[in-house]
Amino acid sequence: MAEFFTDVAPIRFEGPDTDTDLAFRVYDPDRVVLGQRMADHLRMAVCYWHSFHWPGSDVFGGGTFDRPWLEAGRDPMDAARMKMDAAFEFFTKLGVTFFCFHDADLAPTGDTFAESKRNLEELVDLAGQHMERTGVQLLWGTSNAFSHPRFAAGASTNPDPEVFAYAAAQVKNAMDATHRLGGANYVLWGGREGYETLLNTRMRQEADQLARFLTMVVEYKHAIGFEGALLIEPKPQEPTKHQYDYDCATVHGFLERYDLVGELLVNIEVNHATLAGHSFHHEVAYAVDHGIFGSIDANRGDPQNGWDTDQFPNSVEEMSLALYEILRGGGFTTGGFNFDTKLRRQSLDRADLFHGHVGAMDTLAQSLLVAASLLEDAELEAARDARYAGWGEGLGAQILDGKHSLADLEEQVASGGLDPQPVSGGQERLENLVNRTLWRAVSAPPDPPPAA
Ligand code: XUL
Ligand code: CO
Repeated sequence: MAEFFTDVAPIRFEGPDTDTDLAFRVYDPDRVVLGQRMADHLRMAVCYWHSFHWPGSDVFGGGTFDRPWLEAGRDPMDAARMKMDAAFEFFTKLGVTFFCFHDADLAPTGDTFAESKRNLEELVDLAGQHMERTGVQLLWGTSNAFSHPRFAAGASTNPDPEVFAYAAAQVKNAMDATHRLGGANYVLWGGREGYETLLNTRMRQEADQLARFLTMVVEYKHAIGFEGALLIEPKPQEPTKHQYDYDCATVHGFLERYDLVGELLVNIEVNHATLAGHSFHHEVAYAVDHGIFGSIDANRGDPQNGWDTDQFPNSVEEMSLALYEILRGGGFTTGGFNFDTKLRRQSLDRADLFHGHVGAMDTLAQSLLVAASLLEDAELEAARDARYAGWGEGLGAQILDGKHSLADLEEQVASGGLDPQPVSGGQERLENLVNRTLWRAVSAPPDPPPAA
């Protein structure tokens, strides 16, 4: 098997004081945090599409990256096998637990549906062999039902029922592929499930179509005995002007409306959360609190740009707050952190792909230490508990139990029996508490293990 990343040795944990550029300073897979290995807490994955299938193009220019398998003139199946060799070499040298793929980045699209299906089956077999050889696992698979021109007006929400049928056929095969490779989840990102103009759109009709499609996906999951979770990935817009799976709350309402709660969870992407005008922390807290949390696409946007830049996550503060909510909720079950991340177009060296991922993995490891520390200190939780204490007993509990009416409460207030006084929300104290933990963990991670 030809090696592609010949200049890079397997990445090792060397501790915070190492001088080695490409080494983990914090991520030590076997280090135990809150009773669990770091690797098992974080369940990190590399994505196939941006890292191996994207040539570094943007809307103003073509590919810039050195990716021999993407060169014109190669036999598409030979190129796909070469890409897979490079991908598994990368996963192994990085020491990542999982990967994720779309059907279209794993296998070339054929001239007919049958040829595409054969290509996918052959590449899935090969991926299975690589997985067995390396121990790398599949976090999730998905289907690209947004790039081909037939999906320009949507996949399941297309005004043409034949496009709905085509998308259904494609998703069925991608679910089979994911199942065959033992995927922990199957993801549905509604790339063009939205509209460009309301002038030609029936929103209610399209919502009914989307719900019908998701119901068929749920039925098929049960029919084939796939035990992973089905995940919807919210995004407010891009490429469409408006996407129906706008954010976690919108998806939640949709699931409630179509009786799909419990069958589908969410895959929350950081840059999608910020595009929706939320913080990542908000989206994670919403999903955990409402029982729809599934998995994360870890990346970040650029505060100056209003689009999906998919940069590598590098903010310990942003990730710590999200991880705090995830740990509070009991941690991941089937989900994990998938790096849905793109190199910058000028990052031309083969080693740049390692720099992006190593930094992101250390960022998450450090964030895990901060989140664990916040949880162990229990001060944040104690402040929240104290703030809502009134609802656990007496009047609060009675109100929630439906024991009072408006008239009844008016009588209590009018008779002078109730005279509530404002109390401090204590926001600055809580922000300082988070910062103190961040600074403590940054300057001295607890129990640094010896260098390997
Ligand atoms: C697009 C995006 C996708 C999904 C999978 O913004 O995030 O890569 O994660 O289709
Ligand atoms: Co994503």
